[in-house]
Amino acid sequence: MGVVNVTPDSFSDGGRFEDAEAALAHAHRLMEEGADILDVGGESTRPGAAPVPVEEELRRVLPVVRQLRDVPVSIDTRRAEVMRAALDMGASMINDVEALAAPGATDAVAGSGCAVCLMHKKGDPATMQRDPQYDDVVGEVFSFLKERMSAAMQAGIGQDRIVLDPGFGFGKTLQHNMALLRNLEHFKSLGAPILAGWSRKSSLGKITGRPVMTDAAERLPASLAMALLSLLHGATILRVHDVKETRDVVEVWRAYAGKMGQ
Ligand code: HH2
Repeated sequence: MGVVNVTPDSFSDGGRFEDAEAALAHAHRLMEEGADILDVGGESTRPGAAPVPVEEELRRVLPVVRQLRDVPVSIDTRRAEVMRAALDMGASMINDVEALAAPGATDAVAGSGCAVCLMHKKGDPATMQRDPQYDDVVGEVFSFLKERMSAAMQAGIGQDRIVLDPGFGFGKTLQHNMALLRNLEHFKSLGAPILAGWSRKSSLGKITGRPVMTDAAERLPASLAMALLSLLHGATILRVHDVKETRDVVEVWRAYAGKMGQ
């Protein structure tokens, strides 16, 4: 899953693809590099990010979604209005960092045939990285995803349309993120594919001893290492900024796992 951020303030590529033309050019490049899904977002959810008015989010994402063809388009949003408008325009997946908590979000998804990614997040982007606490991070995230999945299914969203994501970096310390990664396989028992989003995240800067990112490429090696670890721990979808490089990781993993040619 290649990331297309149509935002001025995303943490690693904010402002680079802010207008529709630049975002489309980037999307086409990611497709050529081998993305199977494009995830288009019009609101940053990085720690400290301020919410964007819904009209502005629509203005950013719809011209991009409208023009993307020949690739499944996911829309990274928490708002029902944006979900509906993007689905009407041909999007085939909703990626919701709030796991359909917003008013009308479940109905917007249930009323269409789209896929949906339900992600765990603790707190709001504005404050979520201020000392997040868990007694048992794996148990808590597991129960949350189980509950949101069953709510979605009760609303008529078939299990085969659901993807789950523990939400690396969303109200979690490095230790929390690592515990979730080590236990990723456990989440598969919920009966849905797992999406992992480690690409360029700040935990990687903590691990490598360079917490401040001066250049996105600086976090690429660590992101690729996390892509491989995520695959080895059972992830099916990798949400990444660097598609070309991650493709190579996927091929290495396929060769290792005996899945070549699949
Ligand atoms: N991470 C980000 C955004 N959306 N969605 C899912 N399902 N999982 C993730 O880990 C995830 C996500 C944050 O990355 P990015 O889009 O690059 O940054 P920003 O939120 O600043 O636009």
